[in-house]
Amino acid sequence: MGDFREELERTRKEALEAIESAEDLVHLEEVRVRFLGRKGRLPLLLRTIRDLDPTERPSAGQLGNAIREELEAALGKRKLELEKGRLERPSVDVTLPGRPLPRGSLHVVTQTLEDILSIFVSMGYTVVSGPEVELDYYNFEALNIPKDHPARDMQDTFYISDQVVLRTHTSPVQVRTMEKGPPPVQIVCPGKVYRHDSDPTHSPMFHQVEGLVVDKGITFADLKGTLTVFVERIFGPSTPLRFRPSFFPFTEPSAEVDIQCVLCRGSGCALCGQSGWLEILGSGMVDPAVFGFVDYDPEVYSGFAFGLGVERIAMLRHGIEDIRLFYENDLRFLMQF
Ligand code: 2U9
Repeated sequence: MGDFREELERTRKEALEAIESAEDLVHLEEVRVRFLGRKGRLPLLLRTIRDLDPTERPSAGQLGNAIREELEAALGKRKLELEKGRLERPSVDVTLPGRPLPRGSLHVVTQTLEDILSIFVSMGYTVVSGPEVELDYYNFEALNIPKDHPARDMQDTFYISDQVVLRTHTSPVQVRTMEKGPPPVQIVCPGKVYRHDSDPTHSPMFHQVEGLVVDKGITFADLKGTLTVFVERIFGPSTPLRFRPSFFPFTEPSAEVDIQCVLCRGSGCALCGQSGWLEILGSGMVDPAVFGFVDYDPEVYSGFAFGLGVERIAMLRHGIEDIRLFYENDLRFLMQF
């Protein structure tokens, strides 16, 4: 019995010391398990009561239980102290500098698109958007594109159904805008367009910006002046350019705009097909037949329109040789811009 009491007292003292010196809740839990856990020192010791003389067992049991309660109370008290301390002393150093996050940037096509739009917005244009899934009527019919035109072929256009297509240009947005109200109209229409085409310079989806100006007295001189300002602002003030006669079903007369080759500066190379010139946009005076579809009187109003591919402008500005790089999400490419 003497040995038992001595051992009980030693366990009590050591447990109280360990509880008092536990510095956090994890340590305190370790102490609890070590002394009071199922295989802890106190339960193991209490199990030896059965080896004592039967007359001594009741008082030994009482003493053991009293010590268990004392230790549980000490554990509870220490736990409260540690929890309170944790609230008062935050475990993070809030004065440390934050971990820097790598800064993202706009996609090079978005940057180019924003540059293009801001030039036209500065000249008084309004930006208008419209649906990418379009009726044949708006994509072809109202733009004076005849039934047998190659652009209407299933080989070139993605058909959703007989009368519904993925728009092949953003021109339908201009038609819808004119339908909504009378001139003056001065708009640019950016967005995704879809053509059944895929090679290093053509993608089945690409971005266009088209523009339309309609009012009384608009002439080819307005077209030339506007597009000259645009080219000088997007490619630099002394970029040589030329207007070359062309044909589109929705404009008459029509002109394509070329800039001097950015690679060979006009002497001829593979990029410009030895011509010294690069085509960068199409344009023309709106065909009176188009005005007929939207109830604008072609005797009173005239207008000009233009269209350009955003990826093509980005490729020429940055020397990018394959259009597919824009859509591969390779950070080694994207982070250069
Ligand atoms: C309306 C009337 C006329 C828009 C025009 C072009 C010429 C043109 C191409 C440039 C490169 C398409 O992305 S591209 O392949 N566009 O050449 N677009 S005139 O003419 C319009 C538009 C709307 C109502």
